[in-house]
Amino acid sequence: ATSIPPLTLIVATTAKNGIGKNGTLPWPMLKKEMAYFARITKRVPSSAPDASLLAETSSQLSDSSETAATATIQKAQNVVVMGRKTWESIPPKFRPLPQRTNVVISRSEKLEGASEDVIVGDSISSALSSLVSKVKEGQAAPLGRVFVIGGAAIYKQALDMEQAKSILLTRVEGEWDCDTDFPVDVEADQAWSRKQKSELDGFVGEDVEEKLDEEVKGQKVGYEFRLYERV
Ligand code: FOL
Repeated sequence: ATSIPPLTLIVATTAKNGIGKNGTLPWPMLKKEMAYFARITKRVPSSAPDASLLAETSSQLSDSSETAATATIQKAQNVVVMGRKTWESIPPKFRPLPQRTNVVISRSEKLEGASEDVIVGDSISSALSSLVSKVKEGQAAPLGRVFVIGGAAIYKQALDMEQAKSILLTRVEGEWDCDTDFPVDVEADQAWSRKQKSELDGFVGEDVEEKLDEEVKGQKVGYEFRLYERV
């Protein structure tokens, strides 16, 4: 039995799969795109198929809270899994990302700006298994969805796991200079198929405005919200 829950990758890429430049995003801050990222990674699904996962972790929690002397955490939260460089790329005032359980993959225990509620592990599977232990002890919030938020090395680790079933991908238009690429071309790779808007809406729990544009630094930048699933 794999105790690793389904993983959803969330990423914004150019048409050529660029995701980063010099430790940051290739494009200037797209406010509504970043707001989508924050909203979707915070929203805990209330319906199937995730409900069973939630029910399971909640009952485990109430079992242990009957005997525990200390207060336990009851409300489910989604998890954001990221690499150490992505952690460092998040502005200190926004990290740990609020209302989500932050998991950072790093070989070093020391992490700049990390508090005790940030879970550090040396691989996705070991970090998630230590998170599951903490949930059972009432020392971490029950699991909602698990999002992998990058960067390239961590996306690659996740894509090599069968639990990586969905990719929420924002396709950003224009030619942006990049030094880091998303490790799979979802349009070329037959293992991934793009889903319809209705499935995207159902997955994220809102009516998604698929195509948007924002004016940044005097230029219009268009982008499109997409969902891909493993075939
Ligand atoms: N996925 C998508 N769709 N867009 C992204 O920009 C993105 N970025 C990352 C991973 N997946 C993504 C990694 N980089 C923040 C900063 C960088 C970052 C991820 C998140 C961040 O500060 N987020 C805050 C919102 C800040 C704001 O509203 O300005 C958060 O609360 O999520």
